[in-house]
Amino acid sequence: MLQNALHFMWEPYHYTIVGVPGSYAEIYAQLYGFNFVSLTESQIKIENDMITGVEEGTTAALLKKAVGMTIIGANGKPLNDSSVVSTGDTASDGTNTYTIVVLGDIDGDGFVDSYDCLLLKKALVGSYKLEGAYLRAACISSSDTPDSLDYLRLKKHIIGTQSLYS
Ligand SMILES: [Ca+2]
Repeated sequence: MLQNALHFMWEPYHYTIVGVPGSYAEIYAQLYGFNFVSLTESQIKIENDMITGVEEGTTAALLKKAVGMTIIGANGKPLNDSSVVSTGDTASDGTNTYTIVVLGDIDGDGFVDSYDCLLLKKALVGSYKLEGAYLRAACISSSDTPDSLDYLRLKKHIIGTQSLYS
């Protein structure tokens, strides 16, 4: 027990932080001399006031680790580590708040399913208006407005022929 404690005190620089390049996690690692491993295989990005590139099924614990922020649910309270994040949840570094965009989760329930497909279809024919993070979640091929190609990709993801995230 004591040995472990001393080891911790004497060798504090062997810890590694895994995170998004440019995030607070990286600054923290640099500040305290920890190793920093970039989440290069991940598409998670901080863009203006949004966190994009989040895949369906990402847990609050994983996103928290990636961006170094507190993840807050729609009810305004921090999410449990095991909770899956949804479009419309937010992340806060104490100063700034960012809205989370789960690619393909257009209705903000955390899952990409046929209801998201239906909403996108309605948006494409003009009978439903998508805004903010929900609009961004529908822009699969990263343009500013969703189109029929995005609809097709969403459909393929749902039937399992091609993942949105591949
Ligand atoms: Ca959804």
